[in-house]
Amino acid sequence: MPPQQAGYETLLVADAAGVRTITLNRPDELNAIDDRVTTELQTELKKIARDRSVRCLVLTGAGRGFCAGQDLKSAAARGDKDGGFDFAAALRNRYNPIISALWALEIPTLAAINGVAAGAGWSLALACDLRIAVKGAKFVGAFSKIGLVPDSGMTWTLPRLVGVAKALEIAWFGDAVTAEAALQYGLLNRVVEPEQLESAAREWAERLAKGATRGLGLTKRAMHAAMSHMLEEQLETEAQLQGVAGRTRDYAEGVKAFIEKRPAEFTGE
Ligand code: T3D
Repeated sequence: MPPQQAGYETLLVADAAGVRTITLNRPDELNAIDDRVTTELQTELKKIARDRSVRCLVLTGAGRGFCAGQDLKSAAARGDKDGGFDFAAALRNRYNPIISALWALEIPTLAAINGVAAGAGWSLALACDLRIAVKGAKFVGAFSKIGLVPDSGMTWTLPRLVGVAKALEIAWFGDAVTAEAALQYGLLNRVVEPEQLESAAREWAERLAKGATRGLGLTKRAMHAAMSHMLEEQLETEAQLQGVAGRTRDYAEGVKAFIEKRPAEFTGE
């Protein structure tokens, strides 16, 4: 594992070969999300958005879980279930900025799902661009079991990936979805043996980090825009974004490398 940066209580952060890895680090609680986690994730995602040396982000969890969603023990301790807690404000101020920040990052993001993902923990994985999970990982909506609505973007991402009927089945029944089923539904890109997760995630992340980062980021922007566009609007979006990509150094390098019959050396500029 690459050297970790200091400074967070609940996250481990490491850089290698243009890839920043954030590890949720509360393994005894299956990396459940408390106020420190939301604060630290927001801080780290802002840093990444400003740091051009980061060309791919990997999000993973320490221990046997990826993330069990909201920390129900700290929620119970502060009396959330007694009606005095402002859930709407908590989502607006704590969870939503994380989902928006992940979505807006113009670099590839990859969830390396090392175990169970539940509630907002699953939403976090769904807010990443690509997902690799270990065999034996499971996905639990969890919200219906405690009387809540799926949040942190899950009602947006899930129906887009699996269709409304399957999304409602998953959300209402709250039954665990196995990694194999999630792969079949299109919720995962790959399922690997547990001991292969780190290398599989690293291989994809390093390949992406060596890519033409601006072009990859603009591709992400175009695909997201397409979700709410008619064809004519999307054709115009592609024209505008290609106008930007076509002025990058990486485009010039890509064409030059093709002519010279050698692999392109992209810098992300
Ligand atoms: O505005 C707001 O703040 C609302 C936002 C809401 C967003 C949400 O995420 S709501 C959904 C919250 N999450 C859940 O309801 C999931 C609760 N956990 C579970 O259902 C199960 O633990 C799992 C399916 C995730 C895993 O099951 P299993 O059998 O593999 O593990 P376990 O034995 O249940 O849990 C292991 C430990 O982790 C255990 O601690 P212990 O007893 O060994 O000391 C358990 O209490 C702890 N843990 C698991 N989930 C949470 C948790 N601790 C705090 N918060 C949790 N969410």
